[in-house]
Amino acid sequence: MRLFYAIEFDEKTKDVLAEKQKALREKAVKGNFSLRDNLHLTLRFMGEVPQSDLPVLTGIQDAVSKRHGPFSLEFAEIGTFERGNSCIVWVGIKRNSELFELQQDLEREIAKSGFQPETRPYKPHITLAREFVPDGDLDKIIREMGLLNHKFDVKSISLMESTRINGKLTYLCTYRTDISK
Ligand code: 2AM
Repeated sequence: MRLFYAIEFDEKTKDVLAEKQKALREKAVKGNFSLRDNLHLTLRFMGEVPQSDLPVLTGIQDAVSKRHGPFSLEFAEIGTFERGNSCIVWVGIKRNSELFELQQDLEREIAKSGFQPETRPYKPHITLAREFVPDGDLDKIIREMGLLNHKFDVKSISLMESTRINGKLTYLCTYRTDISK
């Protein structure tokens, strides 16, 4: 199973992101846009994991969830990662100590359970599009898209499975827990 821990979004938050995606689509020569239902914020990518590890992963999630309470997040800037002739377009998250502590706690528990630790720093982002080729100047397009003034509440975390259903990339929630401290 290809798994990752994530924060899922409410419908309003998906609407705000999908609206920006629409504006971006109009400025694209080409782009692979994330499906609305797949929009999420990754906390930790696990990669390919045998199904037999599921109880350990849900146990980690149970333990971590009990140590954190609900908090709010705010979108920050729109940014890009260059990938050769195209780029990834993402929305950032304003610095938030509660998110950071939750992510660090999860990382610690994962490493303690014998999984390969993540060595790269955590960069919270929501991918809007991959293989994006701008129709014009990329910096100008991103600038003109403006900011996303939106705040949303985080009340739970989810273990997600990345799979294909009838050829369509789909993220299925395998296990959801309230952050309930
Ligand atoms: P991305 O949007 O930056 O690609 C499901 O694929 C989620 O896991 C996505 O949020 C994706 O981040 C992330 N992901 C996929 N492969 C990854 C990797 N090798 N390292 C870290 N995160 C990854």
